[in-house]
Amino acid sequence: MWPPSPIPTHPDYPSITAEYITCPPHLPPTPSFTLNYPYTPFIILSNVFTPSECTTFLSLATVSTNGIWDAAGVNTGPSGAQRIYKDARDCGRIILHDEALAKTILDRVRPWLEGREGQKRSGREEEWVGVIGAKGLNGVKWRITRFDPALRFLRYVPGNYFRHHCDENKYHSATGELSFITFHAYLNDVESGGSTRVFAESPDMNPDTEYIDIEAKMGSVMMFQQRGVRHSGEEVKVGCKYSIRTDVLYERLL
Ligand SMILES: O=C(O)CCC(=O)C(=O)O
Repeated sequence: MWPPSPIPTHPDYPSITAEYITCPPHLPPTPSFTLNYPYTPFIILSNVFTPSECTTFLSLATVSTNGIWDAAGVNTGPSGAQRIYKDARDCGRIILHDEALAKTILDRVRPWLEGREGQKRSGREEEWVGVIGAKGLNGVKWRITRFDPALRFLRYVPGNYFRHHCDENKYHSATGELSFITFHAYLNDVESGGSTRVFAESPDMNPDTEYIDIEAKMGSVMMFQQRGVRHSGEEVKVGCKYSIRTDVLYERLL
């Protein structure tokens, strides 16, 4: 059954609930402003991780590097090569390779991902064309395999940001897996700033007015298609922002 109804994760913690951003184009930025992504809801889940889980995840990352955060780069091409461009991105990053943690996280959000894979042309599967783009137009089927175990922990101190961009479909040549969905979890509340800004998709989009801001809230998660969803990490004004970012990987069935 998709979308799932509220799902409890811990007896003493609120159930996970979902919100979806969908889309007529060119609406003014009101609270109900929706984006022009006609097929895929942009999913926002609340209460996915408890405060103590968030703290544990973060300490797994910081212990792995003795507390050292590297400057995060930006992709410079399909090979996955990265460069530091402070104009585009200024924040810290720790990459933690952890298959077990990646599986724990995926299992928590799996109900919102499964049932959305497939191929074009029937019922809800039609939506999938919007997610995977032209590669999906010839009847190809895809199935979730795992989260990319290279978990990218991000740290934004005041003044840090990630300017607007779209995420890439990442190809894993060793396994043939391809990513279609971005996973992003906030590990703390930010005092001021640090929202993820999602821009309307249109050629004449006005980046000053056509967007919505998703506030960084401890334990909440965003999942959205990588193709064509323009977004940014807005500047943190007060406090620090910690998050985990990874890709949902798929294998081709047909
Ligand atoms: O930190 C954010 O809110 C956005 C991060 C982002 O866009 C990314 O990691 O691709």
